[in-house]
Amino acid sequence: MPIIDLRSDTVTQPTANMRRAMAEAPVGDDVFREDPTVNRLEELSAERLGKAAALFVASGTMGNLVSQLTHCGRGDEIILGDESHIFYNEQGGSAALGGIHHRTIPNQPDGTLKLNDIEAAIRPDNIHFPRTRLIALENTHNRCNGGFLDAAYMRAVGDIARRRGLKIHVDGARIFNAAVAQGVPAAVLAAEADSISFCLSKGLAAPVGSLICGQTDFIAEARRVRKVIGGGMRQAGILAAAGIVALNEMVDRLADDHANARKLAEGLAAIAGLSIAPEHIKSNIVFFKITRADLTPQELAQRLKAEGVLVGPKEPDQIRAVTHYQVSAKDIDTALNSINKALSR
Ligand code: TLP
Repeated sequence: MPIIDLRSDTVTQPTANMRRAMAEAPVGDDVFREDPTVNRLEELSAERLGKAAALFVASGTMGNLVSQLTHCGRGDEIILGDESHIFYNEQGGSAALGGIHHRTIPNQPDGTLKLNDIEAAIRPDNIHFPRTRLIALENTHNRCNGGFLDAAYMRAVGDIARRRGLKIHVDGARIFNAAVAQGVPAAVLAAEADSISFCLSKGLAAPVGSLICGQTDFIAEARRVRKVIGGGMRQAGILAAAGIVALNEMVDRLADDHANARKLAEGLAAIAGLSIAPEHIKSNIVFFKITRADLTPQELAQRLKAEGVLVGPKEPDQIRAVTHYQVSAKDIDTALNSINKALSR
């Protein structure tokens, strides 16, 4: 039975061009900065994000952790959304390893933070308080329906940060989804960020890796932090080669994933027992609710699994479905049929 895997865009397999590039990549010791393929990926990434430098790291979590540890010292505070991946899904790594304090404020349904909430959360100089150092944003926003932040919003947050002497980090795991969805270069969305991390191994389909982009001195410091947490890799050009293909060949096609997500959302809206507002689906992430009291997300996911459709059940009443390179428009029709069938029992 063919499997339609909507659990995440992290499940994407490397393309034939990636495998070829990996096999042929010239490599060297990247801790000595002698891997030409890693160096090329870092240059290309910096250029795409409009920054002076970039650093290849193992994962999105490592990109966010290294960025937080580079911006902040022990006892410093980061303002971030209560639905953000950094707060929700990264084990509180910056607290565990760096003694950094997270100050959460509510994420709005579109993934933004209210500007007033950001302002109000910034600590005055007071011996009792931690020092606010960083504002962390997420673009696109995973837990907020894949919603995106636009350049005008970024400028408004940038104004606050400059006025109050703070830095901005963007968890841009899916920044190219945000860019394609808005028809703007990723660099425009990154312009206000002191650091931005993005993932190669989600919608861009590379097997491993993320990049942190920023100013040259920030990236030099981040390189030290990456090393101390054991993230210095050696002949990593094997991995970086796939990342170069990802940036050159896999960005524009993200529009197909967005169209498929919208198609899925519109189909789900017509199914009794489910609730979703398709107009809120802005990129490749689709959250929908089960409105039937007799069915949990886990039970629905089990029924769909039996039909070859994999989705991500989320407590208490939600399911997440993510479109990607390996899900076609026809697969969306098949998945909708399976969901209809599973709900008709
Ligand atoms: N997200 C994963 C899970 O962890 C939830 C997924 O399936 O979506 N930032 C954002 C916005 C992310 O969505 C993720 C991964 C990360 C960072 C972490 O990336 P990795 O998994 O490479 O450490």
